[in-house]
This record gives sequence, C-alpha cells and structure tokens, in this order.
Amino acid sequence: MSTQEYPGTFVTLEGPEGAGKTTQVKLLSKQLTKLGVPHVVTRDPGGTPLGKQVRRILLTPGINVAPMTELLLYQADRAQHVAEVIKPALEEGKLVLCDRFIDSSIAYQGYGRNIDMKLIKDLNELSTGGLRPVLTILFDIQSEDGLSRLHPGGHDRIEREALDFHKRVRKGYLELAQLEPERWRILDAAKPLTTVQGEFTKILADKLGSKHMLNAIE
Ligand code: T5A
Repeated sequence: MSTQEYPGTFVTLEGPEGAGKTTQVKLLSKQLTKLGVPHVVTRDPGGTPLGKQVRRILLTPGINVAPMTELLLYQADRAQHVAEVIKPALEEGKLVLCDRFIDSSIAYQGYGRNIDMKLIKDLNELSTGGLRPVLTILFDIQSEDGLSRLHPGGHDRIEREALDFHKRVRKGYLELAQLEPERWRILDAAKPLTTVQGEFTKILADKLGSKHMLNAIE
C-alpha cells in the first residue's frame, strides 16, 4: 500500500554512514513543531520498544551475526515499527519522517552483504505490508567523508565494516535513486550544515507543496 492511500505522508531519509540525516531531521522537526505541524520523527531500526532491543543486538560490536540473521532482524524491527508507529501516524494524517527504511536493507544487506535482491524485496514487502514512502531523500556523501565525521572509537558493528562494504552501500543507493527517480531526490550531504538544511526543506516543499505546511518552513 502506498502512502497516497493514507491521509498522512510518509517520507524516508537514506544515506551512507555519517551523512547527517539524523542532524537534519532533528532541525526540521523543531521548525515543524514551531509551525504546529503534526508530525512524527522515527527511525529504523529502533522506532519501538521492541525495536530498541533489536537495534542493540544488531549494532553491538563483537556479536557474531550471520548475514541472513541480520536481514531478518532488520525486517522484524520494521514489521513492528510499521504496525506500532508508522501506520497509525499515517492514519491520523501526520507527516512521518523516518530515518532509514526499506532501501537501507537493499543498500546494506543487498549491495553490502550480497544477499539476493529479490529475497530482500520480498521480505521488505512482507514486513511493511507493501507500505512505501512517497518521497525518499538520499543524503549522499563519499564513504570516506561520512565515516570521518563519526566519533573515533565509538563505531557500531556496521560502521566498523571495511571501506569496500561502505562503498558498495553508497553505489547501491545511487543505483536505487536512478531506478526510481520519481520517488528519490539526491542531496549533496558533503556541503555545510546550513546549506544541506536549505536544500532539504526545498526538496520537501517542491515535492509536497503546502501539504503539512512544508512550504512555510524557512
Ligand atoms: N541498517 C539499517 C542496515 O544495515 N539495514 C537496514 O535495513 C537498516 C534500517 C543503523 C545502522 O543499521 C544499518 C545502517 C546503519 O549502519 P544508525 O545509528 O541508525 O544505525 O545509523 P545512521 O542512520 O547512519 O545514523 P547516524 O546518526 O550515525 O548517521 P547520520 O544520521 O547520517 O549522521 P548524523 O546526523 O548523526 O551526523 C554525523 C556527524 O556528522 C556531523 C554531525 O554533527 C555528527 O557529528 N554533521 C556534519 N558535519 C559537517 N557538515 C555537515 N553538513 C554535517 N551534518 C552532520
């Protein structure tokens, strides 16, 4: 089911490590709150109490997680997240801004881990009941530059993967965006924070117009 069938609007943010999605969505949320726009900021994995526990398992360094186990844990988190947070908010007419979603599984477990793409897409379909974002913004940055923004020594299990893995993830995102240009917008996340902030709000206003007062954000 696409978000067009709900009164709310579903937007996802994607990108390689350290691209600045979390920073930007927090800034945007402050502006939306000031304007009184009903919205939900959430993240995949970890958007529910169950998901927080799954997230800990997935990201703790030193735990041995086989690629298929990893894929299934992300999908289990997602099924709960859609049922408990995303669908109810969309039914209430809210703007839902989700930090990572189905495309992270394709980029990380597909391009990164080389798991069969069709299997991942089928599992994405199963865990979301077919729910798809109306807009996905790719915060694009060279892998080295994104990784260099992260706190030294504080890297989680995925961030600690080899540079080649992260490069495959980035390449994957760029391919996904090319395959579905009507849904994706690419943003140069290497630019200074305020420049990225301006481009982010412009993309939202251009694509979604006055819905959720997105054209009123400065
Ligand atoms: N994953 C996830 C999968 O493998 N499969 C899946 O299906 C899903 C859903 C999630 C991990 O799980 C993987 C992907 C991830 O590896 P996470 O902690 O949620 O883990 O990972 P991220 O989404 O990557 O979250 P981060 O918060 O680490 O990265 P962000 O959101 O891209 O970056 P942000 O905003 O935290 O910024 C990073 C640093 O850069 C600075 C910030 O101040 C911060 O210090 N910064 C800038 N610096 C300079 N210029 C700018 N423009 C800047 N913008 C931010």
